[in-house]
Amino acid sequence: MATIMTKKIATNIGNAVKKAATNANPNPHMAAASRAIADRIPLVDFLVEIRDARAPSSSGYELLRKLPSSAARPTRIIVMNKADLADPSQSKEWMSQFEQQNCLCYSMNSHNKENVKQFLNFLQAQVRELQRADRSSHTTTVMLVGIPNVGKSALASSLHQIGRISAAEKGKLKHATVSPHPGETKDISSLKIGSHPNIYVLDTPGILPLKTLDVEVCSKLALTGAISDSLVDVKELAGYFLAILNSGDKYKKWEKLCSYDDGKAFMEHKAEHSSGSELVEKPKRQYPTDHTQDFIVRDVRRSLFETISYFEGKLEDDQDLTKLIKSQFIALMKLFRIAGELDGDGFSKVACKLLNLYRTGRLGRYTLDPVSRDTCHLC
Ligand SMILES: Nc1nc2c(ncn2[C@@H]2O[C@H](COP(=O)(O)OP(=O)(O)OP(=O)(O)O)[C@@H](O)[C@H]2O)c(=O)[nH]1
Ligand SMILES: [Mg+2]
Repeated sequence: MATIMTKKIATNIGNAVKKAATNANPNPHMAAASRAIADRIPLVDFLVEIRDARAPSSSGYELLRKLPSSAARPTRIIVMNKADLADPSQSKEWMSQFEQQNCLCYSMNSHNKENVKQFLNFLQAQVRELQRADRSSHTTTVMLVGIPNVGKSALASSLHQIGRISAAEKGKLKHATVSPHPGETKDISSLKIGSHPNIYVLDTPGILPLKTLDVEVCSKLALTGAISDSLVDVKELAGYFLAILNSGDKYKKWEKLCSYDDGKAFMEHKAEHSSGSELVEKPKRQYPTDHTQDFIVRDVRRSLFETISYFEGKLEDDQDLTKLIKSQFIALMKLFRIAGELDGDGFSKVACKLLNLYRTGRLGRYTLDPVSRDTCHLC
């Protein structure tokens, strides 16, 4: 449920990104990389567009839409990467939406060896089919393109590693630079991922024309990490995540993280404030079932659960939601033992930690783009 407040925060973030992008000097690397990628597209056999499964529509690659329709077009495959961070049921719906539009698409996690092996098999089958059709056995080139930070280099490296092992290739293993920060890859690089027939994958720099993007798209991409945090106020970005968390129901599964004593206090509070019609059961002693070893993560989840559950305001009310978000920042500041000003550097430090937890999937799996039946031109 996207509340009006969530939309307002998203609009503020999107406008700030666009303003910063307009005031910044043009990025010569990005312009040169766009030209180099556009020049190569007609020369490759497969174009794999990597998208972020958390934002399947917002993370689309604009550069492809701008290509002249006369340009030779390689076979296009859409990969929804980082599927481990997206809501699984929404990913399923998105996949069927892509399939309905006759897109060749694939959903995966580039950190998962089995997923990468299966994707490599899928690619090899596509290559064999192409070669049967044009009766050749030339070297095949697969170019990975996409906006920054969607996992192009991670996938290129994993494909290279696995492809080399299965082809018993000798020689030095190459690595594409993988980083949590966007814009890390500066040049196109080539990595071998198969022999007989030879297959090469081209890793490319991420391209994102911020000035032409829709404001809401900008805010979603800032949250996923495709846009540098230096262009936004991290407090506002973390507030955006909290607004999404608070207006959904994913936090409810963290109730089991309340220890017996905390759980008892929580249930007593609930009993005190309930209308009296609900039967309040004594909480059973419960333990986390996801075996998380990370106690900080568990404490953050519990703190967020408690702040939302104890909250008595209306989440649909702008001022109430703002109050709740502020109380969550304060609770997390205590939890992380961060000193500093409220609303100032103390909150900024909390925001960075919270964004890191969200972006690594430790605060749940969220899909930011709702599946809409009338989303056209997905591919
Ligand atoms: N959870 C998860 N993280 C991923 C996945 N793929 C990549 N990452 C992480 O996402 C971040 C960005 O990965 P990169 O491979 O550097 O992304 P990129 O698209 O090459 O980025 P640029 O070079 O900036 O365009 C890194 O921290 C990766 O470890 C995935 O499938 N799941
Ligand atoms: Mg890269």
